[in-house]
Amino acid sequence: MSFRTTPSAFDYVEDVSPGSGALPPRAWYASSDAKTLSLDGTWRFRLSATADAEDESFAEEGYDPAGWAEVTVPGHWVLQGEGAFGLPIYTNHLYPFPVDPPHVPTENPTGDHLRVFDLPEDWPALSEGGAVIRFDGVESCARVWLNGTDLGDFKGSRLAHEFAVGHLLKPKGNVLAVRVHQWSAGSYLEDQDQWWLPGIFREVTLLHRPAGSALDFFVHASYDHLTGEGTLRVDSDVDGRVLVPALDIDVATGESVTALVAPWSAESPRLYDGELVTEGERIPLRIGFRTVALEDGLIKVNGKAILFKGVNRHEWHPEKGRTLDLATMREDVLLMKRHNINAVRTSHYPPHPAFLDLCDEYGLWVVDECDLETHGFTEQEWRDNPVDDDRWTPALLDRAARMVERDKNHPSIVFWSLGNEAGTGRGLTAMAEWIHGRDASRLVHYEGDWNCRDTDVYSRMYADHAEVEQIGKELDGGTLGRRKLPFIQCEYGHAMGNGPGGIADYQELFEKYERLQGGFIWEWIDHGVTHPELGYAYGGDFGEELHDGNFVCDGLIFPDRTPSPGLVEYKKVIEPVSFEGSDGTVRVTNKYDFADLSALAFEWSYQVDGETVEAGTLSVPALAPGESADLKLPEPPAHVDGSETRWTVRALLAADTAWAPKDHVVAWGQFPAVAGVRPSLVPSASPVREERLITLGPATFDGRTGALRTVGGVAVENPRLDVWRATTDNDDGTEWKSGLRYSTLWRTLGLHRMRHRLVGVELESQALVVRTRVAPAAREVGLATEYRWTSDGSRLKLTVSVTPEGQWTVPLPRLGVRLGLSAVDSSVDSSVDEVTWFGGGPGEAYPDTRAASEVGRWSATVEELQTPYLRPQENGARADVRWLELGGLRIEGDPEFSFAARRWTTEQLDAATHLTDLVAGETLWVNLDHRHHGIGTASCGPGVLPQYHLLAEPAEFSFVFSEVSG
Ligand code: IPT
Repeated sequence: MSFRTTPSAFDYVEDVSPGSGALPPRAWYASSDAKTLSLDGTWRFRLSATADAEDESFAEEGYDPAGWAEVTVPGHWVLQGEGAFGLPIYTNHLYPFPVDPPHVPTENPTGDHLRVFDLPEDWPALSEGGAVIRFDGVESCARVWLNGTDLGDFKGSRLAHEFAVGHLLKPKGNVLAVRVHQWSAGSYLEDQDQWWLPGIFREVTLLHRPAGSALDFFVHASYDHLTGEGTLRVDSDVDGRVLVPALDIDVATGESVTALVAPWSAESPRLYDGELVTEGERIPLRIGFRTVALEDGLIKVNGKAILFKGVNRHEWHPEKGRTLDLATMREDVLLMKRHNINAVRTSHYPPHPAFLDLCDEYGLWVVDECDLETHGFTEQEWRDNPVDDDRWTPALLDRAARMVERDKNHPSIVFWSLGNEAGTGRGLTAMAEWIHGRDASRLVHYEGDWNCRDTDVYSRMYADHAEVEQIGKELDGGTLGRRKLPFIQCEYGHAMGNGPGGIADYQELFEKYERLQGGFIWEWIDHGVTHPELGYAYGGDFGEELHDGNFVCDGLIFPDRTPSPGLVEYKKVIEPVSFEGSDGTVRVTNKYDFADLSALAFEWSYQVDGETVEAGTLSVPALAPGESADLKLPEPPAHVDGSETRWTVRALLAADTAWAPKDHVVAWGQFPAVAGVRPSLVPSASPVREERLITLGPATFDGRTGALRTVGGVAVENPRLDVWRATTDNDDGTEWKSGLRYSTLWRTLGLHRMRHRLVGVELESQALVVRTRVAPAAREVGLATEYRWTSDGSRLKLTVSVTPEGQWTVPLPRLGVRLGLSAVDSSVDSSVDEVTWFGGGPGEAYPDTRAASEVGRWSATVEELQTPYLRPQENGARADVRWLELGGLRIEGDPEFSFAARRWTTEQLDAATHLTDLVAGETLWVNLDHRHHGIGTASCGPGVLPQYHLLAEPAEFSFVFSEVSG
């Protein structure tokens, strides 16, 4: 490894070593009695363009930081100072600097941070014990001085580092100086798909260490599911006693004790409060007894195979970046629990330790991942990858140890993950060996190891359904080692923009094959950055030289943490109770791994034309996991001819829990009782040609083109065939297997600029027939489209027949009609903004994202119908609609249809790059779709499954329009 020819005081920046001077890693805990002093708050701050622009004199006592700015710690400096301190950079896997390890650019933003502090009055005498300063997270490399003494330097941004400072402290006027470099050798190991955000972004704390205080300790708490006993042993560097009052435990450290206990699981996260008491301090413990094992080729906890219904979580806040407060972390956990999520992969670094406390407390299985990713080396076929270069191994082992030691006392952690997307190499093997040796009570995960040399699970990302099924059937081959292992998808269902599609189909596979133990949706939250002009910024919005656009916005929740339709869908797909109905009975199945159904209450209701007419409670036995019961539903009310009826059954929380109140809906199911009748219209009116118009029943048409003009008093911009949708991020993605990108195929063919040639307008005795050919310029293919209008005098029916002509080789984005309701001024009459429908709702649904769509009566304003994907794209369609009322019109469909309504056109939606580009116009644009192409997840991974393709085939569909009375 070559360094600068002249040794300099800044060599540590490009040194592959993890640093020097820090204390060995240890458990992260909050003592009950040892004093701490938070050093968070306002620090003085000076930004330099290079690592060596300024000397070290700022660290000396008495230095006057006159002229320095201020920053808030914890925080990222690029998110403060309104641009004066530089700007965020987003790249997915590309290093935003030359791949020239371990060197980093000379332009290396360097933030000098200064903080002067006094010890509080009640701080113990300086002769009593020592003290450490702990940094919980600094990106990417820091050097630290206290009172002019150089303490050392460190890398490993999302890991804790401590320095012994007791001998340097003074009662007053302590000067803590921290120099932080944005780029360092460590940056090569931190190429995660996220914003590059330098700064002291987690807390800085001074911890008193009384004489006789515990240094490090390891809580071993296992559970024997055969005897119901838990065994506890706390190994401690400093001898002491371990107390667990609820279990009458009072035992020396290092000694094992066994007691009858309730086990910990993500479903029932039983924690026992305990205490570790050493001569110098008392430390609260929260003990969860559980045993994680690889047994019979399965991941088992407490003797049972578990199914991960997980999500990948980056730490994100739209204003604060990766600086998260406790309330935000709790919000994440509560949202996950309320959406039936039972597992988190801490992609791709150990999270703030408080998040793990919350996982212990509320119950989530955790895959704790090391702060390691070298993805950018893929650009050079992984040459010089640090994980396969012994010189970097100490840094890798340091990272592994800092993760395991910091987090080892969390019962929620079941897997240690070596990192993400780092190729393969000896360094990873060394990490896995070290981890296995240090903690045999958990399993090791790493996705890049397809031969499973170092890992205890076969893990993949974005494998398509067919391959997952092969793996489930154990027909995937692989090394001997791999064949014995269970399978998880550590990433699947890329939640970028509209989608992910096809997750219900994955879940079916996970539930069908024992070897498949579930997966983790990519990812939890959109990393949009609050921006004054753009609403939320994404890659490129800060003028980055290299960036990956909105690929950073691929979460199940929006940056403000409102759930996106993807999360609502996921909640439904992974619900822990299922309902299947037939013939007056409902089969209820418990899909939990551990819990019976006693925590849930059940309700039935009966809907007539989408409105609940009767409801009651359903008594369901406390079924054990995996058990089903067939329960009789009550006698339904007498059927009214022509009405459509269905049952809805729900499982609700029977009582308040830590994560949701009583009556929170956990699962639901619906099944039809009596099918409805399709709208019928017996044509009786005849079209009449007047001067420039044609009239038919309540409608008028353009006399020359046959275009609809009015229905009763409602002015209508002609409904005509529409096949285009503002392409979604998934349409814009490249399918992994086929290499196809549908939006390119569609645009190349010209589906976004179809022309409508009028072939003929014919007045039949009881119909107005308009024939057209809809086709793109430059192409031979087209859609012969006939609009047949009929009326019974008061209502108007449109039947659209479409016949593809020429050789269609691609599916259509959508097939339906688009119409405009013109000149409705919502500022004058806000009722035009109200939409009511009978069909799927309340949220959007597409062919492969419609599990959570519930048939009923719904209403919403036009604004509420929009899903605010950060990069605007097709959204907001409601599926399975029987009828719809909006803008004074009632529209009934035959067959059921899907609709979307917006105050901008599809073209405007398609052209917009940020939500702020969308400006409401006067026309309400309405799409009535016969069908949509599926959504898929090709923004990263497989595309739309064949059964959800919208093929260009002959189709016929109709709508009945009438004016809404009153
Ligand atoms: C995968 C990454 O692990 C993850 O960090 C994220 O970038 C995701 O893709 C896409 O958003 S890597 C990819 C090669 C599958």
